[in-house]
Formats: sequence, C-alpha cells, structure tokens
Amino acid sequence: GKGIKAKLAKKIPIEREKFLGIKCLHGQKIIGQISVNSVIGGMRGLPLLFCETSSLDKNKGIYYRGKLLKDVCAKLPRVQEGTQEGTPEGCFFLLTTGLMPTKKEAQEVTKEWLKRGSVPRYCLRMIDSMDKRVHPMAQLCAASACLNPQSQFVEAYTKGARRADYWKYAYEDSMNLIAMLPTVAASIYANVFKDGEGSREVNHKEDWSGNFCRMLGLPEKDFVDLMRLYMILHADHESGNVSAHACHLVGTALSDPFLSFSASMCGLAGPLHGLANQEVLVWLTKLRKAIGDDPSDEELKKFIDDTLKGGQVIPGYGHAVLRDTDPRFVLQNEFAMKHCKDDPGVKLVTRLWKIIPEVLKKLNKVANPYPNVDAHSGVLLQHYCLKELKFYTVLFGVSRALGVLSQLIWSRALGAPIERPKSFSSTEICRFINEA
Ligand code: NMX
Ligand code: MLT
Repeated sequence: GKGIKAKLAKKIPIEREKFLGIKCLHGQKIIGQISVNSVIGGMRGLPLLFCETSSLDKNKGIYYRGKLLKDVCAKLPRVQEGTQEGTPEGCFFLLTTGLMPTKKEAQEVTKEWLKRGSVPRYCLRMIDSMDKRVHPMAQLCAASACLNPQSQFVEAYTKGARRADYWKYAYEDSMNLIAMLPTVAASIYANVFKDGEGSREVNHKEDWSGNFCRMLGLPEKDFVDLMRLYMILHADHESGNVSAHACHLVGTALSDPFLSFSASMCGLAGPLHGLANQEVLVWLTKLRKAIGDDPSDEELKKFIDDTLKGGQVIPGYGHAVLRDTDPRFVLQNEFAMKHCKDDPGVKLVTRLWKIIPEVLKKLNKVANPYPNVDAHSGVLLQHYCLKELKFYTVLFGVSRALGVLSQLIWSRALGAPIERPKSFSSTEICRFINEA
C-alpha cells in the first residue's frame, strides 16, 4: 500500500537520475564479449541484463538488495505472535523499496494484501470448470492471464497515461495479483485434488501465508512458518532465470502484469526450472520404492548411476550460475534440522547431499554437482502432509511472483524498452567467422 508506493514515489525519481547519468556518462563502455558459444549456448555467462532487486554470486548465492539471503531471513521482522520466520510481505517490501521493513511496515503490506485479495467470480468459475488433467501450473498460467480485465495498467495505457506514470499502474496490478494468488492457488489445489472442497474465505486476522495454508487445509503453526520461509526463499534469483526473464521480456512489450506473470509461470513449469521440485519427489519416491528408506551408500550410488545411464538428469542438482550448494537448500535443511530431523525423507535428502555430488563430479561435464533449491523443498512439504507433488511448482510460482513483479515495477519505473536482440543463422555465423 501506501507505505511501499510512497517510498517508491520518492525513490524512483532519484534512481531515474542515476540511470540517466549512467547512460550519458558510461553508455558506450564495453562490459563483456560475446563468443559463438554464448550465441548458441543459451547466453550462459553473458552480462546482458539489468536487475535492481537481487544479485547472484556463484559461490555465496543470492543477495536480495545487497543482503545475503541468510541475513534477509534473519532480519525480516517476525510479525505474528509466536512465529519464528519473517514474512513474504516484508520480503516484498525489501525487494521493491530496497529497505528492510520495520514490523509495522511489514504489517501494513499484510493489511494491504488482505484488502485486495478477493478474486473475481469469473476467474474462480474458470478454475472450477477446468478438467483435472490440466496440470496445476497450466491452471495457474490460465488463471493469471484471465485476470487481465482487472488491469489498471491496461486501462491507464488505453486512456493515454504518461510513460513516467506506468510504474504506478504496474504497482497496483502487481499488488492486486499477489494478494489474489493464495486464493487462486488454493482453488486450483481444491479443484484438482479435493473435489472442489476447501475454503476461499480470507481471514483478516491472519497473514498472507496463514491464509494460504488454511485455505489448503493445513493450518498447523509450523507449516505456516515453513510456508513463510519457502515464500521468502523462492522469491527472486536475478533477472536471467527463465521465469524472471519471461516476465520481463513480455512486460517490455507493455503487456500487463497479469499476462507477464502468466508467461513467467509458463517458463517456471518446465522440468529444468521450477518443475524440478516435483521431479525431485518423483525421483525420491522411485528411489525409496526400489531400495527402501535406509539404503546403503552403495545402493544409493547405483540408483544414481542408473538414472544417469537412462539419459536423465538428477533433478534438484546443478545450476546454470551457482557453483556451490545453493544457500536456499541450506536454509531449508536448517529448518528441517530444527523441526523434523528424524523424518525419513529429510534424512535421505541430507545423505544424498554428500553422495550425489561425488557421482556427478565423475561425469566430468556437470558445471555444478551440488544441490539447488528444488532438492529439498518436497520432503519438507511431505512432512507437513502437503502430499500432492503436482502442486509443488505452484508454491514456487506464488513465491516467484514477489520477485518478478518487483522487477516488473522497476522496469516500468526506469522505462525499460522493448527487448529485441539480433539473431544469427548458422550460415551467417560461418560467414562472420570467415570474414573475421
Ligand atoms: N544431472 C545429470 N547431468 C547434469 C545435471 C544433473 N543434475 N546437471 C547438468 N548436467 C549435465 C547437462 O545435462 C549437460 O550435459 P550435456 O553436455 O550432455 O548436455 C552438462 O552436464 C553440462 O551442463 P551444465 O553446464 O552443468 O548445466 P546447464 O547450465 O546447462 O543447466 C540445469 C543447468 C539446472 C538446467 C542443469 O544442471 C539440470 O538439468 N539440473 C537438473 C534439473 C534441475 O534441478 N533444475 C532446477 C534448477 C533450479 N530451478 O529451480 O530453476
Ligand atoms: C531460480 O531460482 O530461478 C533457479 O535457481 C534458476 C536460475 O537461477 O537460473
């Protein structure tokens, strides 16, 4: 609400000045080189994108607004009585404004989201009418896109709003969309897994995560704390990952935030990206079925080898940028050690953390043999009885909204132009090399 918007209104003119200064003084400076490998290899390593909200160090992991994720988790204000974790609301305040919120400021975001959280009936009806075979992620993409008639950005653009004001409408849409996501996601869950049974009532005494967990039928205190942590950890990972980049790319065409977020979720739904958290559980379930809950190291290594021989990747391991264990994995493991260290799934994931990297290193091609965020989340969700694997990436998506929409607000604030890189055919690349 007023808190974030007022802070942005103050900060944006200053950042615009800075941006213009960089453009005028340094716009022509060269900060990287492009190899043919980069062009044909997914642009890996190219310093190409702009991101205000977060920055990734290949060894230390993600920084939100210059703060290591572990410190963000430690410092975000604990808002509800008796909670051990900060809130995603506070995290959104940090990502958008760059400031660590006070307890009151984090509470204000909760209030604002509670006010904005009611989902239009037509959208809920659309979810209810979906065939259960439609994957929950596809339902999330559809639900987000279908909210586009709510867009204040579209309305303002149509009426000829000034470009300098675009961010205000992107902000309003983003706040409304985030506020609605727990109800949207819980309705998808109820539709696919519970024959439509489940509450859609927002309770004004609970925060965003509390409402979400209650709507999922899992109101236990520790699970709500896990959800708060989960929503903070998965929120942002720079702007080059598939979901953030998709949101940004579509947003630069001035498609509204509902459509941009829908595109983002289409990307998150892929097995090499967010769907990996579902894949990990599928893989672990097969493993436990094949060799039991307490296999020997040798049995585990053989199972890993067989997966690789079958031409599959080990889900939850590896990363395009990280070169060490993902701190988001470590933070989840710390939560697990505190709350459920004897859970067989948790024990297995903790053991595999030592074994899988050794096997992957031997392949001599995996750039990062260590676990990423997705290697851990599933067993924690299982522990608290959220058993439906197909829903896991939706949780990632609800969290990712915080990051990609913060980025979207800043893209509009700084006037990011339409993205449109040049492409080359193989013939053109060969011609270029021959002429060079
Ligand atoms: N298991 C087996 N092989 C792997 C793995 C893995 N976990 N990770 C990378 N490789 C292979 C990769 O397939 C490639 O093989 P080839 O040359 O035969 O095509 C080779 O190692 C080099 O790839 P990298 O440069 O290490 O990885 P890249 O940057 O291309 O891709 C991932 C990064 C994350 C897509 C990749 O590590 C992967 O597929 N991991 C498993 C899926 C996963 O956990 N994704 C989630 C990422 C986090 N998220 O939520 O988005
Ligand atoms: C993410 O959180 O988006 C993943 O770790 C993938 C990435 O950063 O490339």
